[in-house]
Amino acid sequence: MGDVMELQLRQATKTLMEKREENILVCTHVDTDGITSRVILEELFNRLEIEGDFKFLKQLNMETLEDIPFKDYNLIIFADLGSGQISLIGKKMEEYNLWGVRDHSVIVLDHHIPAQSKIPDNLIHVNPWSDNLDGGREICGAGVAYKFAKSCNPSYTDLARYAVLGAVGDIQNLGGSFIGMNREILEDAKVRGDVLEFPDLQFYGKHTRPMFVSMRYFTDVRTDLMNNDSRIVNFIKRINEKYNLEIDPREPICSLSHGEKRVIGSEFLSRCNKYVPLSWVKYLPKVIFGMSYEFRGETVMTPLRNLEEFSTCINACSRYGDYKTPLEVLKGNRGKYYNRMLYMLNKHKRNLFKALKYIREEVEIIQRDKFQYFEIERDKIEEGIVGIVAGMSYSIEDVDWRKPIFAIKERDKGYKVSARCPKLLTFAQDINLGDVISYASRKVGGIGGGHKFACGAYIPYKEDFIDHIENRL
Ligand SMILES: [Mn+2]
Repeated sequence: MGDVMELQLRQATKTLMEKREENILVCTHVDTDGITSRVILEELFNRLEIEGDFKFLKQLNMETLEDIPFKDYNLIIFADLGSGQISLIGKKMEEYNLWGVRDHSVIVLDHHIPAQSKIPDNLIHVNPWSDNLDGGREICGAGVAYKFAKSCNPSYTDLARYAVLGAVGDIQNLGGSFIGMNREILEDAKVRGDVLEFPDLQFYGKHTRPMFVSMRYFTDVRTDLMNNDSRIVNFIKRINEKYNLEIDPREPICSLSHGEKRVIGSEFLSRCNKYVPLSWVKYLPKVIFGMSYEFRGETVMTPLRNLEEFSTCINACSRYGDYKTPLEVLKGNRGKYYNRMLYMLNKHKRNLFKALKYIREEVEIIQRDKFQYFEIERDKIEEGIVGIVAGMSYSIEDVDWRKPIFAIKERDKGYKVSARCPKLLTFAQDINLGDVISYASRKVGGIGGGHKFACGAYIPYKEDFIDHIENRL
């Protein structure tokens, strides 16, 4: 951790302790990282016997900021959001005559790139970028919340597991493993025995899908195995013969031994070699091999064991507006909440399947020089899953897997845009889609941003937007 962030954390901790008996509100984001931030802060409050009101915020902007009763609270904490809107928060405080008024403090615990602005000293901004540390890779919102909890009491390392899940949710292990502060947080969780880390294959669904299904949907490199079960089964059969193994493609990847995984991985790698430009070959291992993270306390072969799959379970609820279910499951309340989560997960999968079928059969993929895009009709595909669907669209033949893809969906006012880019492309061409979409949406009076490989925007109109994307890429 850098010096500035350390200082910010100390100030934040001191402020919480000073205001522990007063009115406190905690606002968090609604994705996996936001919900895990919330769990950490709720748990912290419980242990410190602090009462607080908690609120989920889908977005922090002028309007939602308007709804927050600043004057009613002596302390407001924002987690996994707030840095991008730090000047807006400052302006609001000024508007309510709270600028510099210590009786009404605000703490922002975030990892998004901060907007540059002068802020009052009763607004404490904790953010890794203050030390020039990459908040996109080194720590997530839940990680900052965890650091805050640990700064309140160093023994609270059992909360580290939530921060690791938050980081997986934000795909901060993009290169295959964690770096920077995420590494330290992971160490805390490992020392506690809460999280397991081990080398693995980078196929999705290691505990819940037969391995041939995991391989069927692998889209980071397009080979002749994609969407072709009989070729995959053959591929495994040949490996079995060559290495004298008895791998059953109907078993999930988690049932493979380390040696079997290595063999499948290296055979798959040489298969992929034939399908990528020569200059991309060196990045192949990074998309095929990587670390797996698992909750040791969860049962194997359930959707909660692997952190990537756990994050999908959270999305299966939160993307449709249900934040309560994942929150309760995370806190350990299973039973009806777990059942509801499984029900939502099933529905989510069916929705994705339906959406993909719609894109395959009814939507035209429009090719531009450096990217491609498609448009979604108003009543098709829920807004919350447009980004996920854009990512999955790489399993469609018409989609060029060597270019980023933009999905544009009409909404009441304007459009929602989601963009995705295959991992291999981010490594090989150093594309930053988040920058691109932020630039293009600003040009048309919209707002957008996100990660290098996954981002989104809201824009009033789409025509020039497409050109701005073209120019910037
Ligand atoms: Mn986040």
